[in-house]
Amino acid sequence: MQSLNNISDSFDLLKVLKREELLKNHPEFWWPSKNDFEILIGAILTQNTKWTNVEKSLENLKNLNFLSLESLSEADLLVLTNAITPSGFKNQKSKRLKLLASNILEEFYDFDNFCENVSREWLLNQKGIGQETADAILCYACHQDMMVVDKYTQKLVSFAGFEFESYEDLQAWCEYGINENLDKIFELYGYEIPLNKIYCRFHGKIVEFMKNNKLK
Ligand code: 39A
Repeated sequence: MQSLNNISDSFDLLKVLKREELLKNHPEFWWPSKNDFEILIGAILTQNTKWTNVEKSLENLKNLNFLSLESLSEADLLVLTNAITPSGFKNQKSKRLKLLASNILEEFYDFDNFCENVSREWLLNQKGIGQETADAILCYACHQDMMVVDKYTQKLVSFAGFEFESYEDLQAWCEYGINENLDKIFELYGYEIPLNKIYCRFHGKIVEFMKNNKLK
């Protein structure tokens, strides 16, 4: 039976993780949310903190009706800062969220248009958005075919014997094994699962696997 010690590509890794049924009690696309805009906010808030802290901040934002581009861009900075206190770096993150909301409105007019037309480059030019956050927004909020890789992915793939010099190289390895084996993945799932959904679930499985500390 295949295990983490003898995988040759990311398709093998997906198969090993799929066997574990890690997403049984999770949403279809793994990232929990009421809507895609909440995912965008969550992708910023989750930087350098635990997801449980992000959930508390999101609840506060929901209670203040700040979960829209318009309300967020017009939010009182002090009120916004207090609302996101649970997820840390509150002063930095509140300014960045407000600025991002304004920039999206200015450039794309509304959130649907943003999701359809935003590029990775545009996101990377925004204050406080690095590669992982940009890809989380593209993959989970905008449903684009982009796989997120993070410290969990790096650690797991390294444990399996693969080392990469950059974020892009690790991401390319993850995507390549999936893209080259789509027919087999459709067989595994029993239907033609969209590429974005495969990437979402693959990354979600990696996070859940690592959170459960299954390497030990
Ligand atoms: N680090 C994380 C997460 N851990 C997460 N979930 C658990 C559900 N999400 C959605 C994003 N980042």
